[in-house]
Amino acid sequence: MKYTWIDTDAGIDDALAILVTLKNTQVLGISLSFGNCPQHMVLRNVTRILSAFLEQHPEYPVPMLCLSAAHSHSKLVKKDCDKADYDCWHGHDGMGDVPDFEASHGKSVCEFQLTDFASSVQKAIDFAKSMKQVLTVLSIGPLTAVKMLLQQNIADYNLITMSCAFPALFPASNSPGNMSSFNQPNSEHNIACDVESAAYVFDNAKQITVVDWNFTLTYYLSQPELQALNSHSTYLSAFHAQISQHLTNKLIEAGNEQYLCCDACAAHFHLIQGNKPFESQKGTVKIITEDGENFGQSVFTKGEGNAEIVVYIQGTNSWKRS
Ligand SMILES: [Ca+2]
Repeated sequence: MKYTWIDTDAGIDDALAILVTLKNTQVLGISLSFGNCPQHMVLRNVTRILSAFLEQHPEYPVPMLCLSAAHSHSKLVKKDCDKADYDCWHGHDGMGDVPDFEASHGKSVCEFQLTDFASSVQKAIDFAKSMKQVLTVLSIGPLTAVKMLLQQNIADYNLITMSCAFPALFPASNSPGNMSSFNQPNSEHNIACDVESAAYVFDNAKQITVVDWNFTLTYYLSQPELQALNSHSTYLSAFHAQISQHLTNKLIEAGNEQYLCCDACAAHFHLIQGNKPFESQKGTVKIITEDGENFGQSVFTKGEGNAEIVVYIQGTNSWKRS
């Protein structure tokens, strides 16, 4: 059994990441960060995701839920993180704008008691340890929350982040980032939301595995595969079909036939880590924090270091290499 903590700014792709991680590991806690949308929306979104999952899996131990980073810790943030970023794929509510889904299916949304972030993560670390396992912290939003943990010397976990863009490692996709509409052409979203915290994490984490933006461009679901995923005759499948429709539409509008999974690629890596072959490059990552054309750029240097960049994982039926 793998034990997981998820820090998220959900986000439609976060929803898929959370659902596959819930299904395949024991998620001990989920913490809620600003990012794709403001934190109060993330709380609402994750509450709905968790409620839909528990509706179908009532036996699942209820994960701890807490607030992590409410806002960026950086002096310079070019994206307005206080509002949902409609153009960046997730809709006005950050999860596809289907607020009435539960009511229309005669279901309610659970209420979860929020717990303290740092002490809850420590509790999860200790629990995993008592089961002779190491907790994985899956960071699928800005790295602010991870910085908060590191600053309190809470560091005893396997850390996986979906962030950064390393075009040089991925000639097939070769994308410098996904923030050009915010005048940061060489940055990836989760870095751009808080460049200083990202820099701190890459400088101070004992170990950090990166599933970068380019990797997520090369592993995707085709539209038929997404439809197959959404076509199970279950409430959860119907829920995912509804919330993922907005992202599907936005991707098609932008000329993508594939359903880009982004955060779910990091979740997928977490599931296969230790079970299936993968390839990575080890080294160090520096984040450019000075304003200018390269603001928020992630720079990888191969060699000794705390960072491991995933460049290939063995494909499965649903996940393939382009
Ligand atoms: Ca996310």
